[in-house]
Amino acid sequence: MASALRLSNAALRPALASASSPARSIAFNGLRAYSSAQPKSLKDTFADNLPREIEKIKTLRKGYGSKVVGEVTLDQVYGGARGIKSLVWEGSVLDSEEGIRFRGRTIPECQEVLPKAEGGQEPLPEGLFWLLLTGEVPSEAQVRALSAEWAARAEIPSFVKELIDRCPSDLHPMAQFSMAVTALEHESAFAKAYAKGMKKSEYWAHTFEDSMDVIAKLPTIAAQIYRNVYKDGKVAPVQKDKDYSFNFANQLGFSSNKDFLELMRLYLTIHTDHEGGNVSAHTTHLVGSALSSPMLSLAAGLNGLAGPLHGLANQEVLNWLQKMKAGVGSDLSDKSITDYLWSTLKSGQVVPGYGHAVLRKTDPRYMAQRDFALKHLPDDEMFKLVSQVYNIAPGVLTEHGKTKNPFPNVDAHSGVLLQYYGLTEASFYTVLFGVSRAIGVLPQLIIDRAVGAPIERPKSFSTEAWAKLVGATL
Ligand code: CMX
Repeated sequence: MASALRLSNAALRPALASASSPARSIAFNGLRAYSSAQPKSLKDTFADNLPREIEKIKTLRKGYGSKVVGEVTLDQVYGGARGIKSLVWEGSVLDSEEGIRFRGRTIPECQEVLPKAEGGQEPLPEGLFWLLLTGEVPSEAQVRALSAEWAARAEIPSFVKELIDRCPSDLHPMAQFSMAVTALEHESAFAKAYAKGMKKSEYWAHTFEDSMDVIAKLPTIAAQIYRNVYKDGKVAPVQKDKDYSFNFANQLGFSSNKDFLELMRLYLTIHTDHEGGNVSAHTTHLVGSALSSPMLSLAAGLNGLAGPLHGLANQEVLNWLQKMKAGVGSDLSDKSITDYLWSTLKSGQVVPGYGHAVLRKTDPRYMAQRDFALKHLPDDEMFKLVSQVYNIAPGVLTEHGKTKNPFPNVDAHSGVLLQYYGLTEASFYTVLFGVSRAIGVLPQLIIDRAVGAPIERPKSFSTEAWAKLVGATL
């Protein structure tokens, strides 16, 4: 940390200069603002702010480094580290009552201030990436330039496509996704520079380049998996003058519906980041702390996202709703839904899409999707069913008495929106979540490398050793 803290802007420049920025020179057709004057790039914005950010941490630690910030009980140790304050995560903070804020802004505020596609109403995820990394709301021109940069970097190496093509179609899409992201390691600028020998001050610029590359390539990878498993295996080429979500939807085969494009922009924005302690964010950060490349760090996080208690819940929710529909037939009365909820609970399963480790209210990400549904598909049968479950499940879960939060989370709603537009293959849903999550967790990895965050190594004890520590005789 100490050496990183001494960095100045001047020290950062060589790292910037050595890292290529392929999209800088490309023209972005049809867009106004920067044909004559290029807007300040994301990398330059981050580099210019970095000395100030490093100074803040230095001042905080110098003045308050020995301040006690919390107590830890034995229950927390055995209870999944719930509530233990031990991580630094700059992009977002999750309040148990209010929900997520990205750099201090709620989801509705982000919907308001972040740049949109022409004629669109939902924010572009490119803008949220910028906000998470720099703390600043980008201009429209800056976001258009980032769209162009990601489009320019979207092509995947042929061996990665071949790897995906060789997967059996019944290998879960998340396993294929994680494998392909791992294989991108082959392209890692960070790993190559580290092998040659580089200074700590150069870490972040290579991490930035890798993160930009990997985010840019994720839609092509995800679309290849989708088209191989469920369609004809053909993926449309990326259109260099279009935004990230348009290209992703187009590669999946869903670009003809403008509302689906808007859904994609909203979806990819709100699934990005949910502070640092959730499994996918924490894992990416932890693995990254060993200086594994952004590709390997992200792949580790994606493997965590693929668990049913985390991101896979979006797949589980749609399956659960469909099973409910098949089971109760045309009798979708409140009573039959209540009975179905109880049968799920009594069989020892969780109600997917409900509960949360931190939240104690309805997830604002659920509300953002509900608002979208009310606007675009108010009469859809499945949406009505989701709304009915929303009215009933909190009461049942409260009566059941186990979960600390009986309200829905983000995963309770997303599948129903996707199926409305024809993306019905629920086993693919977590891949969409993963594309978005990369946009949320990689900014912190860049920041970690820029501020010289150390390798993580919390202390563990055996049960016997804990007993000794608390004075218990077992
Ligand atoms: N249905 C039934 N039981 C539930 C429940 C639910 N939806 N949510 C929590 N519980 C149970 C827990 O399993 C736990 O039971 P045990 O004491 O028998 O182990 C008890 O209630 C207490 O759990 P908690 O402290 O309220 O919740 P946790 O922090 O342990 O777990 C979560 C949080 C999300 C894993 C849990 O609520 C859950 O399993 N929900 C369903 C799966 C889901 O929707 N996951 C997605 C979360 C969002 C995301 O990451 O994408």
